[in-house]
Amino acid sequence: HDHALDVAKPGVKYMDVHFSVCRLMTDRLKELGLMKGDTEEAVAAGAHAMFLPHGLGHMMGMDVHDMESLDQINVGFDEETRPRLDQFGTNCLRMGRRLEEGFVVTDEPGIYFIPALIDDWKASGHCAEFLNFDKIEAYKDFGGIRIEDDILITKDGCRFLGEHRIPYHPKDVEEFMAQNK
Ligand SMILES: [Mn+2]
Repeated sequence: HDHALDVAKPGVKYMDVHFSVCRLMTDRLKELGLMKGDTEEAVAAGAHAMFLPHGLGHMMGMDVHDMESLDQINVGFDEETRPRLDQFGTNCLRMGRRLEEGFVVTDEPGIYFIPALIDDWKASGHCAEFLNFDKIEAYKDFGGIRIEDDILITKDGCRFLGEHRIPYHPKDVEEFMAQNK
């Protein structure tokens, strides 16, 4: 979330914000021992999609979310930024075009541990060079987390929409839990 707010600004493709977040996530998952190998190569291969099988966000407004059946370039993409529909994860990216001042987009990275997907990729060896399946196994009962923020693209950056952010840094979550027993 913090990284997306740092990177999103007019002129930047939201697809690039998405992949920048994917690389950061891959780095952190490597620190936890769940992923391995070269970060750029892992993201190019789509290995991160084991955990984040969807896009970073989508435009906000009426009729902007599920545009797959109406041709995706009508809202979240244009001729310059057609999504790669052949790669798992990237086929669920709903917004990739260059950001413009006044755009309102969601910022909703997630991390999930999906038992069926873990079993499937483990059995087929898909992206095995980037995934530590033995460690991932231990997270099978974890479920997943996704928080959706909404951001406004401003003249030279972006800002979070709303007065209060949901706590998501560990310290803030623990503080919140302690105050709301
Ligand atoms: Mn959403």
